[in-house]
Amino acid sequence: MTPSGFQLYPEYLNRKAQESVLAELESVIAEAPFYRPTMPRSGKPLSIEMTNAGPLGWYSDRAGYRYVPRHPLTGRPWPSVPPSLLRVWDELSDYAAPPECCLINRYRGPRARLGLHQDRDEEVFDAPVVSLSLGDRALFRIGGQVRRDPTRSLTLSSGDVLLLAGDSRLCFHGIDRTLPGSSRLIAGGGRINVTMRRVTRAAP
Ligand code: MD3
Ligand code: FE
Repeated sequence: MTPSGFQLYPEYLNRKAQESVLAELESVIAEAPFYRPTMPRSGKPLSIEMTNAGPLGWYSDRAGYRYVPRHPLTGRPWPSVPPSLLRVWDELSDYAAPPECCLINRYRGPRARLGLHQDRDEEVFDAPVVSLSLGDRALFRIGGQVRRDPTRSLTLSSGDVLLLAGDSRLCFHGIDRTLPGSSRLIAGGGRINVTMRRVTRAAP
């Protein structure tokens, strides 16, 4: 059962467009380096690294998950969301305000994964989430709004965009694993996923 509002756009960005996004992301990463978040309470490090662009960045440490306006290590505000990504948001989101958070996840090596979870740290869920995959392919799993609901798996490839609107916005989802060596987009290999979201209610 595919939840309503879930839409996959295979190779929404061609190779050249993927390279432009990646180049813009390199500048973001130079200003806001990747860090490895830790799990609330346990303090266990995640297997993926993260950074953000936009007014608010998603962050996790022993104290919990939250959105913060500054990079946890540099103390600087997050860089702006790259124009090429804002364009994708404008084309697909059907939402009147720009994204506030562009979360950048980096998967490297055969063990990088993201367990089944819901994205519910935002104040509002009326806006969709727009996600872009770059680099190595990944096995993505999506279920329903209850953890025990059945799940289905699909492969996400470089340039694919996922739109999570409506009922799918609160579905459980995760990345079981990536397929190292399946793409040559990123020098040194690996996978980068960017998700754009609203965190607060847009001014009327
Ligand atoms: C379905 N990222 O950052 S992207 C995340 O590939 C996250 O790094 C994964 O889950 C990644 O929170 C999956 C696809 C995705 C993103 C957000 C969703 C699917 C979603 C929100 C609700 C439902
Ligand atoms: Fe998520």
